[in-house]
Amino acid sequence: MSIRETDPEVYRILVKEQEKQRGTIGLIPSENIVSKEVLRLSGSIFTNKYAEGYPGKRYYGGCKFIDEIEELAISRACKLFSAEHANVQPHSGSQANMACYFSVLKPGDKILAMNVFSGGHLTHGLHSNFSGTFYNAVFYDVNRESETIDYENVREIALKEKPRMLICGASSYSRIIDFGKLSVIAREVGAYMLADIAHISGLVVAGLHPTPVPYADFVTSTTHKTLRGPRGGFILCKREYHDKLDSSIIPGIQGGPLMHIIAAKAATFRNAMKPAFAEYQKQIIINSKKLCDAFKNRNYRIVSGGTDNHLMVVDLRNKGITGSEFETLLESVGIIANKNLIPFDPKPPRTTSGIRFGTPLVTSRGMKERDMETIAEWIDETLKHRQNSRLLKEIAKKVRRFAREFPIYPSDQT
Ligand code: DSN
Repeated sequence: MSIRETDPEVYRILVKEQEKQRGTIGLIPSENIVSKEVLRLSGSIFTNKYAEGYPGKRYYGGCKFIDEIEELAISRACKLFSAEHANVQPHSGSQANMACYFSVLKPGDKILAMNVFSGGHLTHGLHSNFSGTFYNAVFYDVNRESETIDYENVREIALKEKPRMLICGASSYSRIIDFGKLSVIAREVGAYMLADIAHISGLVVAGLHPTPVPYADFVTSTTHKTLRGPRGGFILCKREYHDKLDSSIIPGIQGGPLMHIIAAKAATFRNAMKPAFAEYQKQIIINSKKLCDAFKNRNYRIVSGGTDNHLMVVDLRNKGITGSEFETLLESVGIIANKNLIPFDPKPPRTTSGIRFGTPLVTSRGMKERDMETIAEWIDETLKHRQNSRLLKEIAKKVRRFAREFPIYPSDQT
């Protein structure tokens, strides 16, 4: 019995989403397309099982094979990142961060992180997030001229503020982060260091971005961005935090782990050990640099002047359009991106002066350098002809035809 017959209402929406994904170009840097294996495991019978606790120490019976799969995921994560301990239970990157804070901080403790306006994440202390409510958050920004992290400035702020934890990692920062330098600062002021590598974990695995694992007390990540796994999170930490961290997840902030997702995480970690994964990560960066150059050649200003990784933030102030307007306009032709603050943005987060583009998803679909040039041209044409509905319709048709040439799952021709 298929979903089409059992629940036609859900089926119709599923098909609409499938058609949308097939016929659009996805440039949101935090999105990707999982392998069929990950898709299958995410919908597997592991979802039927309750398993609060950890392997060998569950609060439920019948966990023999659940223990096996979680142990496999943990050992693969440790091997992949050369980490001393891994917790693969966080349902998301946000919960991964929360568990680290809960394991060593007390409410009211001071945390120092990159401002969300400079590319930081909301769980790094934003006032409206739990992290900004529970903790006393202070921030560093990127340098106004270079729009990159000014490590001396971070040090000055750290010396003045004396945070209990230094948080690094970002959601919209296109340059290499020097985790070694940040760890020296953290040590100097006696702070714990947490590196959130959600965006770049795939690049880290491939050796295309320096790893924070030797330096940071805690490393958090999602599994669904450059790592190309299921939607979820995980934490790596030094052996000394093992017990505190594990009990921050359960009973601290979560109940039953999502065992189907943990199975898919295990498959993701194995896949990331393969040479083909490193090649894929290389192509992500090649595509990103190409897309960035194509924008620059069309007079778009890129925050910090370029990219070293999978994403870029484009400053739209010389183009007479806001980030939110451009996001909507691009969606109308089948190009999916998201508005983004630029450093020191005069506009609020729901409007923004910038837009963020990234290449993990299109690279998963097999797009290469020449395709980046084509995409940049359509983006530019869309902006130039935004009042011309006939031309926009033509671009939309071309985008749809082009996207469908790169099937999401080639074996199904989907
Ligand atoms: N929401 C994610 C992103 O889009 O970057 C970060 O968690």
